[in-house]
This record gives sequence, C-alpha cells and structure tokens, in this order.
Amino acid sequence: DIKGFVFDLDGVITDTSVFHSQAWHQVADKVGAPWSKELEDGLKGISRMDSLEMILKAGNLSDQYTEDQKIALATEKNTNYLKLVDQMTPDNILPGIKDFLDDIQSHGYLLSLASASKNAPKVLEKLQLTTYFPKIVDPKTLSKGKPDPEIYLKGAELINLKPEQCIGVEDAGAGVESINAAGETSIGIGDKQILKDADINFEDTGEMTLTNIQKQMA
Ligand code: B16
Ligand code: MG
Repeated sequence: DIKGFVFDLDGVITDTSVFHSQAWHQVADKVGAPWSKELEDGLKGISRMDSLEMILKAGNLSDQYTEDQKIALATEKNTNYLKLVDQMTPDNILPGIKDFLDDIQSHGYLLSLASASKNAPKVLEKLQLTTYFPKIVDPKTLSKGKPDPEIYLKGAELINLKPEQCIGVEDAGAGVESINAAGETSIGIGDKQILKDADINFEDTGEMTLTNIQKQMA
C-alpha cells in the first residue's frame, strides 16, 4: 500500500527547471560549448558540478579548465540562477500542485523532498510551501546524485517508509531512473519519450490527481 510521496522540486513543484536551463545556457555560451535540447534535458536533476562537467564534455572542453576555474563557473551559474529565484512568488507553483499537496496531505499520505538542489529550501520559501516539507533530503549528504537511487531511498527513510510504500514524482529521466532503482513507484511528468521508464506518465502537473494516479495503478 502506498503511504507517502517523495517529490522532486525543480520541474515538478515549480518551473525553476527553465531558470536552471537559462543559467546553464549562459555558461555554455561563455565557454563555447554547443547547446542542444538533448543537453538541456540531460541536465535535469543532475547536481551542479556534474551539470557543468556535462556541458564542458559536450564541447570537449573538460581538460581546458582547472578545478578552481570550474568552481568559479558553477558559482557564476548559481549567482545568475539565484537572481531568477529571487523574483519568484507563489505564482511560480506549477498548475494543480498546491491542490494536489493539500489533497494528499488531507488523505494522510506522508511527504518528503528529494531535490538535487542545494537551493531547495530557498525555493520552497519563495513559493510559501515550506510547511508542506518538514523532511528534505540534504543533497550535501549524498555520495552519488541521480540517477543513483540514494536520494530517493533517503526520501523514503526520512518519513519512515519502505521504498515500496512510496511514489516518487519526477520531471527528469535521471530522476525516474533513480526512483525505479530505489524500488518506488515512479511518476514521470512531461515528455513521454524521455520519461518512458516511468510507471505512470502525466503530460503536465495539472493531470496529476489522486484519482488519476489510482486509475493508472489499477
Ligand atoms: P543547485 P531537482 C536539480 O533539482 C535541477 O533539476 C538541476 O537542474 C540542478 O542542477 C540541480 O538540482 C542542482 O541544483 O545548483 O541549485 O544545487 O530537479 O532534483 O529538484
Ligand atoms: Mg526535476
């Protein structure tokens, strides 16, 4: 029986995935790495330093930068990203999410957050959703990022549930892989081609309701 939900943040609860992409695109242009839809999708759910590495690799530039220069590039990206986050309000919550959170909470499901983002607490604050997520996996404690199962296993552990009692919700291919490897039921939101391994697919957040989930699990 399902007793809890482990949520991704960027791209599921809010539209920050667009801000991440925008800020990374600037870095790619600066270093002269090619930007593509595949790269953009592949970066979703990937940690900050791993994302930078993917961008540099796309331009065969990985060995052109020292460790310190890489940290400087990642820091610059984060500064640009945080400027966008600073403008955020509860209007940046994706359609239907607030109602869905209220609905699952009133049905007694437990909730935790499995975001790769070190900025997750700040983003939740801007969205005024902090009270829904007393349990947040701290990405600093992870030895491996998505697609490794660690983050979704910790998300279940934080609410004292077994993975099979949890549904994980993701917008990223790497995230769906992580949920599946953790042994949870996966919901993929967005492009069905990219999220083909998800147990349940929704085109957008507005379609994600308890009734629609139950229909797809039957
Ligand atoms: P930060 P999620 C991920 O968050 C984003 O999808 C990804 O684009 C970003 O690089 C990563 O967080 C790290 O974020 O630089 O803020 O620590 O989708 O797992 O909520
Ligand atoms: Mg995401």
